[in-house]
Amino acid sequence: MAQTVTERLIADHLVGGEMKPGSEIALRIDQTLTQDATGTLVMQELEAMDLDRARTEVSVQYVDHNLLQADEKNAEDHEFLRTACRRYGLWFSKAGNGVSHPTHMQRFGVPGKTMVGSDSHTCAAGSLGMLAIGVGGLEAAMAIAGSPIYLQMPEVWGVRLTGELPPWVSAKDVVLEMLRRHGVKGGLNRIIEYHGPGLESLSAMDRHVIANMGAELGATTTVFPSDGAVRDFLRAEDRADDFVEVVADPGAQYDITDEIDLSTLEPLIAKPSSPGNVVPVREVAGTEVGQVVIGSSANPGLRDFAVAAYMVRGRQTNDAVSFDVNPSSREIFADLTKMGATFDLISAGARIHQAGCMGCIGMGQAPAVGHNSLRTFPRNFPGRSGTKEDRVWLCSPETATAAAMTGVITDPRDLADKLGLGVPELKLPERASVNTDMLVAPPDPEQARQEEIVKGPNISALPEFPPLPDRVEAPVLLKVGDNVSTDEISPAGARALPYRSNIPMLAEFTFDPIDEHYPERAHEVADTGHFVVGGDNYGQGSSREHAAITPRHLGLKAVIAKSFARIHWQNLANFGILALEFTDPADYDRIDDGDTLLLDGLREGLPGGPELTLHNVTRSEDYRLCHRLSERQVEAVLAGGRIPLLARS
Ligand code: MIC
Repeated sequence: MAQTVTERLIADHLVGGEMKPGSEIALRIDQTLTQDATGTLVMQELEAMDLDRARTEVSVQYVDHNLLQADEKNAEDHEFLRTACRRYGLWFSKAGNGVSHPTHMQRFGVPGKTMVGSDSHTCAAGSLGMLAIGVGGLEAAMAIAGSPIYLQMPEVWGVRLTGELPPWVSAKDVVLEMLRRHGVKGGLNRIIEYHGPGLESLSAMDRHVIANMGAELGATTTVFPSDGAVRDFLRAEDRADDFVEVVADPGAQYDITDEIDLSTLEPLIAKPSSPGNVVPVREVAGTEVGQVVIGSSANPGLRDFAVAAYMVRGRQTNDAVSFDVNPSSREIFADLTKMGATFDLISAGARIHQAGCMGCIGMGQAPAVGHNSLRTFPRNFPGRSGTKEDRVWLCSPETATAAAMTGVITDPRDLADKLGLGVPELKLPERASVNTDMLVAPPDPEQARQEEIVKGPNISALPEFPPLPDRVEAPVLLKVGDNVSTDEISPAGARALPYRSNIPMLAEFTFDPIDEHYPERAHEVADTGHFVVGGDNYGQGSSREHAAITPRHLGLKAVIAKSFARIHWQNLANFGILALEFTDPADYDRIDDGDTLLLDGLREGLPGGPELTLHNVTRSEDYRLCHRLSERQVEAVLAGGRIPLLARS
């Protein structure tokens, strides 16, 4: 049967299950990617598994998220990661070498391979014809240890691209168009596969931009074919030998189909505070702007910075705007510098930062309250920037730079009239400034066994959770609405992120952007534990398993929601929290904050089938709930999570 690229990648790595949408499949994993903010737990999980050496073809640990080093914690985490990489046989990408996703694409990504990463934007590697999936840290640790990953076989959503992007419209506008059409839940249980003649004009890095923000659509991942554009990219990176063609068979059929004529697109922008709030830039033109930031894994390519440099060459940015540039990798920074683009940016007033994620997760660059910040980032969830009442917008580098110069949101197509600025003509180098010196290879196995892992005092032990009780009678401590992100459950940012390796400390920030008294109230009911009630798409966004571990540490027993985002749902199961869905979503309205709920007979009920009854003690009512847990997951939840289960075996 004719196969899509997705089906070919899955079939080549299938080690269990059937490729029928909805059924559980197991996939062999070739590569893993971890980053510092999630990686410290991954390393502790490898320790708990007593792993001798990574069993993947390539596993790379990046340091890109937490680079502020406001005190010793950050540096100590990096040293822990460096030494753990030496012990377990992982590559280590030093702080300053770059954001994991573009750096991985430049140095390690190989068409046709599978990868999981403890970062939701791992899907960006789909730009090279890889099947790359963002997962929680424990899944990544299991993959490093050689286990397959388990997931529900998604539907394949074929998006046919035709035409060519008009001037001033770029790859970011393509994925913003997808978000405009389908919203932040549009990709749930789907893999997006782009195909069609429109691909010809999109470089591998343009495809990275589109694949990266497939995470914002809630998709399992995004896949592009590996074709001439990938060949050119790998050649420019001195890796021509890694090229493998991976294309769909003629006549391959998609489960769902969609089409975008690139030539009809216009500059788009996501308004505060969701990547799904997309409107044409023209609709909001004239809005005052206080900050513009260019960078992140969502617009990481050389052209994304070069276009900004071209636009500001010989001009000054607006007095009221802070224009920040976060190069995405050291290699790209080097190329920008050789091209003279860094000079153009600095001369125009840009603040150039080190290569890393920086303000994308609120590590610095927090905007002023009430001031609009335009960013080329992937996410603008409330408070993620580090400012509680922030106003963050997401757009292309062209739209962002236009605002940096005019001080107001400006459709870049109007710059000819406003500033006499012509359409950018970029001359990019054919060969990248390849420099692998900040990538530290693992020592040989003999040497690795002698390595000592260095752990600073901020690295707490992995928490130990007891088995799930048979009966939970406890209050609802928090009721939230739709699309609550993991940024709201366990915030990142300069205050909280330094505690990613210290669960008791990090727990005190749980739900801080929504209700800063949640930890206090959770401590008060520590004896019974508690419930959280959620709307649709609960836990969208990042892969951080901390958003399961910290509420669990505070006594969370179950989340009852209308529906869950994929990665968070899996993280809840991994750490022994019940993720239950209302059979009738209208029952959501029947539960109030403070109600006492009862789940009884769990130890027999859970393995017995997907249905459970929830009793509302306060109102004397029953509701039907269902869980979507596999047998393996039920076993883990009953044991208190996958770590106690692993310890037992
Ligand atoms: C994000 O973009 O939300 C993050 C920060 O990269 C997260 C990972 C984390 O929370 O450490 C992600 O995408 O998974």
